Amino acid sequence: MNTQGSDSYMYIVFIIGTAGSGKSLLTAAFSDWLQMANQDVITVNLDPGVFSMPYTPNIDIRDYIKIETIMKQYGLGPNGALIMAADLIAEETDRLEEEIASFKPDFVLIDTPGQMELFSFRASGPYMVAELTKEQKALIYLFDSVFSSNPINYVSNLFLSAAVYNRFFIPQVHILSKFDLLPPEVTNQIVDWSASPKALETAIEERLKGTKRLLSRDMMRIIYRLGLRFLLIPVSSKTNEGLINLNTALERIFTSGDKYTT
Ligand SMILES: Nc1nc2c(ncn2[C@@H]2O[C@H](COP(=O)(O)OP(=O)(O)O)[C@@H](O)[C@H]2O)c(=O)[nH]1
Ligand SMILES: [Mg+2]
Repeated sequence: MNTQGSDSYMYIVFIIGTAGSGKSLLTAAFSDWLQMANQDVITVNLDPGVFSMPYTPNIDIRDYIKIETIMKQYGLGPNGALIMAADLIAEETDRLEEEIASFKPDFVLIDTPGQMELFSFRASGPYMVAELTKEQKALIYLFDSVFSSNPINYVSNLFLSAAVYNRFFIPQVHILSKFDLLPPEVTNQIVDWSASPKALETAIEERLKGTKRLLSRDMMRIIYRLGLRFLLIPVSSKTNEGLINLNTALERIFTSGDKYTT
């Protein structure tokens, strides 16, 4: 139980991953799940370019920033407008903070732009993550399971998640998204890689050749030498499997293991 009383805390969770890794569907599924656990949760869409989404956000950046207007006003195509829109997000930080506060939520799930580099590797995303309220924050990074099922892609994703950590410096939970699409033995294997550098190194030795093998092995060793760990939690936003484990991991970050759900 949270001992501070129900309205004296707020947890902010940013959801980040490569395009199509399942950020928006996770926002939908996890907010439903948290609601069932009696959490006062709100969702925020920070993707100015999204057309249709699997949930109705409580707060929507598209109400402030319109891609069509930017295209017309600055004579940009859709890609240029998306980049500009991502940069403009930073200027909306105060407004978003006020809007979030008006809901007095316990839990805020923030769905970020489809293309993760627009949020993670430009200035506006880290600015917003640092400046948006002084409440506790964490980040969920999604490893797309279909993409991550061979060692070379898995190692690339390790590097991306390390780069994301290096940008935001807030506690990070790693999930293997869409694991319902993989046979159970493949899921177990990827989770093994995430838990044991030895298992990953064996897979690299067995399944990669030549330069790819050498490069992947050196890359993974660098990650481990840095002391970064990326234990993956398999989650499916289609079946809701794994959401309870995701919740436990966040609880551990926010309350050092105490339950915030009732
Ligand atoms: N089978 C399955 N499909 C998923 C899951 N999560 C997302 N998807 C699908 O993957 C596609 C991209 O998901 P989306 O949430 O839009 O990704 P985003 O670009 O990261 O926001 C959509 O077609 C989703 O329906 C999942 O857990 N299981
Ligand atoms: Mg999305």
